[in-house]
Amino acid sequence: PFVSGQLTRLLTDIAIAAKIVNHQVNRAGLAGILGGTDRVNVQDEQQQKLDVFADRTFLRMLSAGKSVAGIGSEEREEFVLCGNEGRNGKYVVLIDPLDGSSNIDVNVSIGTIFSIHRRTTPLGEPLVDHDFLQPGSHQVAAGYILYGSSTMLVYTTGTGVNGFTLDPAVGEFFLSHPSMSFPERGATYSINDALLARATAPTQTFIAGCREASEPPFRARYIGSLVSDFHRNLIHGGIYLYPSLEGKPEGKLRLLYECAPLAFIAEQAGGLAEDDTGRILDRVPTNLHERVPFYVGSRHLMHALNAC
Ligand code: AHM
Ligand code: MG
Repeated sequence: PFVSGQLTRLLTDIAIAAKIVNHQVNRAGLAGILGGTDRVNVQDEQQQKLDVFADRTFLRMLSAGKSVAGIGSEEREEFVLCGNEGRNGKYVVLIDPLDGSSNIDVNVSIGTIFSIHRRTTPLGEPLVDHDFLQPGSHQVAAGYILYGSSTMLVYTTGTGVNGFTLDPAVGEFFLSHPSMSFPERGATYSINDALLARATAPTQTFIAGCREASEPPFRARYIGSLVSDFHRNLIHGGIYLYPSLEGKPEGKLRLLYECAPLAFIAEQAGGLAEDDTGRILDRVPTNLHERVPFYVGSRHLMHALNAC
């Protein structure tokens, strides 16, 4: 009932921005844009030059179109209102323009994660915080771009998950992974092992169980790039954990532009995504940069974690 072509246009703009960022990521070592800037973002993390480039590229592309009213980015402290105080566009976008920053300088896969909501205030009125702070279950679309050995765009609009691979010769994304879903079985777990001693008891018990299991034997895989770790687990079957930690009960990952969009994709692909108390998609955010513990992956592994 809402179809007007604006969402299609918005997704096309994201794909174009992704191609521009992909071009820079691929030649980063040559273009003198590796390394950090002298700025820190709102999380007190040093911004990388490519972080800043990706942030500007997505923001310019999204605000130039007519469909986006406002944008929340990991790299910006406040929400950004598009033309006329956000009165015009139908959609709000939350984005992590370049996730896995610590992997940029070492030529390891990184990604972009995005989440799209319909605005809650009527068209023609200025945007307010509430337009941005919606639970993940209200998402209209969500996706990620993986700048890996090939570049992929994976997204859902709530009717399954499809993956598209960029053909660099043609400069276009082609449908390569239709109807993606977690395989029935899968035995990969992904966690930053160095944090395990500070994790809660269920996480420790679950990981101990994975290590002891022999049928099937588990593999530990952790790239430290959320998009890559999630994507591998989606294809092979597996579970990713960034748990609540002693002294840091909220974990590390951000609800609005990291966990909620991946949770939407995970559920659409037959998996589950939770924090310590329940479904990620049910959480009502209170601020743009809110953090949550994050457990996501194959259904049978999520059930096993919940039984610990
Ligand atoms: P970033 O947004 O600063 O790049 O941080 C998010 C990244 C994720 O991609 C990754 O899963 C996680 O941080 C790794 O954190 P850690 O180094 O603590 O294991
Ligand atoms: Mg991030």
